[in-house]
Amino acid sequence: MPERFIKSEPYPWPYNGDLRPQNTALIIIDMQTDFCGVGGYVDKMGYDLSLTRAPIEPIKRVLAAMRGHGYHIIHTREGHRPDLADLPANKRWRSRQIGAGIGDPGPCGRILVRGEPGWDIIPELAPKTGEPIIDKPGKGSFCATDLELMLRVRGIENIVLTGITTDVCVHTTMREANDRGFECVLLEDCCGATDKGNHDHAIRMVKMQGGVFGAVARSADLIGAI
Ligand code: C5J
Repeated sequence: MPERFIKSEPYPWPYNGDLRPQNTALIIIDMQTDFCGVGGYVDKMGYDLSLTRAPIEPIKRVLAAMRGHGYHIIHTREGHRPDLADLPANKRWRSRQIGAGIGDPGPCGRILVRGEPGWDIIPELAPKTGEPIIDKPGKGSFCATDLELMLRVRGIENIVLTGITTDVCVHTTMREANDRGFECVLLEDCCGATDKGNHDHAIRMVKMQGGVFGAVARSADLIGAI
């Protein structure tokens, strides 16, 4: 098999050039109305939705390309059970401090509660039948989920990370995956944060120490390489 790399920083990704549909997954993190839609959790907190909506179009292009070439596609959703049995009291308390109480009613239904309109993935990036959806109660996609088992069963070694927010759920997931030995790349134009500075710093952190959590690339470079 010839080696294949994506132009990325601080090294061409993946490190060993073994980039194939069979061993590589695109993970799209939390592209839910609650994080990028009018009336959702992020909107209720008063943040600028244009920042978390910016990655929608670039992710659409990457999703189409990777689907078209038969790569594994995995979606995640952050949210809690309707009885809130999996919602830590401190997480609820903090969300209420900023006026967007998790579990409380809002314009898109109960905030960050599974099954509510605001919790669903936006129609532009709707999962296709057969694409796994990981429902997670926390920020990281590996905590209290079956994601790692699913990746191992499928023989996935490389992970392409996209979604929102860069500095919270995307970063936490990248760190968790990196510690488990997965080779990760974050597509910087396919992520967004509630603060532009936090997005930029989160990208910079990945590139330290020779790529402490993996590498950073742009969507066009990934699409060009596959
Ligand atoms: C946050 C997320 N920011 N999906 N969740 O609370 O990043």
